[in-house]
Amino acid sequence: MAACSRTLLQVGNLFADILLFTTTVTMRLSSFLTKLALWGRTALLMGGVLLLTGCKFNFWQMDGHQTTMVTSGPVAKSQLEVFYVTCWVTLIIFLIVGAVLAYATIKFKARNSADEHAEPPAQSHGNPMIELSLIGLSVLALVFIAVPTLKAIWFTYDPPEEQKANVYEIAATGYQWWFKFSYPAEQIDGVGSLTTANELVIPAGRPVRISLRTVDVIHSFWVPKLAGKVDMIPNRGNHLWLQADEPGYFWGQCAEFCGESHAVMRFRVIALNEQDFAEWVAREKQPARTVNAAELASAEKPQIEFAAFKRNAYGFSDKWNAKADVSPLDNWKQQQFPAKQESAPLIAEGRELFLNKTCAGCHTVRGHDGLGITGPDLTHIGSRTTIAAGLLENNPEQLARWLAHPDQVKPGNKMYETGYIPNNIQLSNEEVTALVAYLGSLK
Ligand code: HEC
Ligand SMILES: [Cu+2]
Repeated sequence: MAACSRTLLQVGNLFADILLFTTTVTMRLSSFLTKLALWGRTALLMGGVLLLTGCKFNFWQMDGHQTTMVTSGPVAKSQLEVFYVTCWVTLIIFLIVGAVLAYATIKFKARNSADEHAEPPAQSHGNPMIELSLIGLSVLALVFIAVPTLKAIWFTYDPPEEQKANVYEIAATGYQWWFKFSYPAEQIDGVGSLTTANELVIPAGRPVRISLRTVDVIHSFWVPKLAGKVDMIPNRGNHLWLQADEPGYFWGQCAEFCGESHAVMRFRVIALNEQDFAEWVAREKQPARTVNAAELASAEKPQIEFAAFKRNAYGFSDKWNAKADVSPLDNWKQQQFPAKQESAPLIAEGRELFLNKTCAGCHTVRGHDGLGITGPDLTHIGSRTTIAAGLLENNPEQLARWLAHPDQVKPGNKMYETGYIPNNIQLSNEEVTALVAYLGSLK
């Protein structure tokens, strides 16, 4: 529909341009032709607009996952306010300048051929009063924008003084193309610092201060509904703070071009109420879950049939939205608990493969084998809603797809990449099935 309206408008414009062109060439402004062109153009424009109203304008609602127009915390809100101030001031300037221009165009237009060939009127050389007041007005407009902008810059730089005592600290590190999140030991009693990846869990209603670093190139940390963007720069510590007013599930994105898979370097922020957050920390502190074969009724080894893997096939994790029957946050909560059907032998086989196929050299699974730090920490990978840095939904099909063809899912990613030691790990379907069962059990 949109394409159709656009074509219609283009055709209309073409006609109108031809008509206007002919009129200019002859310089005989046949008022009939000009009027016809004008009316024709207007009619086509209106027709086009009418056609466009038939389209479904989702973008107009501006409530996408990564919109900055619907905010969920004070930092993003203050950033949005600056945007609105700037927008209104420039809109008013546009209206004033546009009105003066329209007035002058209509009032002083040539009405007949005598007007057309008339001498230009006497030129003036400026009016100091008008010029000074215009300068004054421009300065005023800039000051009007600058005051809230500066206030917002101070506000977004650090949490307000009175809230400092309540700040929660987290460290985020950018890697090509995923994010590591560490919770400093001072806030986690017992086990030292906690490390997770790609899903940042925060307490809702509390300011969270995130220190930002990178181990390779420049990345940028951005959670459109909460705060951003601040660059993660090599050899330089940056920080930002954000706060989610209510518990929720938020989309984040690297916002600085960082290589091939920059566009799919995503992450999630999960804000939880006090109790849920405390429970999450308690679970996270536990080493990886070990499935006890004796506890499980089914000792059979089910085989999962995986569909053929297609590049860019459906599976991207964006499908959760407000209209889904399960909200993204509830989806996350469900993901925290072990699946009802688990096969202990398959999981044991997967655990063995994790070591034998050198996965353990790049990934940490606390409590099991694996101390690698090249890739994301997988200690609790089973309880995350996404894999491959927020790209795919974390379910058996997508996990299998990722393990079988990480290079196709995410171009250039550093798992299995040529040049790394395990260069091209080959996994059979059976091995993938076992690894999927193992990873899924790591709650
Ligand atoms: C050469 C190091 C390396 C090896 C070996 C490796 N991985 Fe990875 N893995 C990575 C990196 C790097 C990523 C992050 C890729 C990205 O998202 O850009 C990753 C991502 C993952 C993820 C998604 C994690 C998340 O939070 O999104 C899983 C699951 C995974 N690997 C499992 C495995 C398994 C199973 C093996 C063994 C068959 C394995 N990896 C071998 C480096 C490695
Ligand atoms: Cu990046």
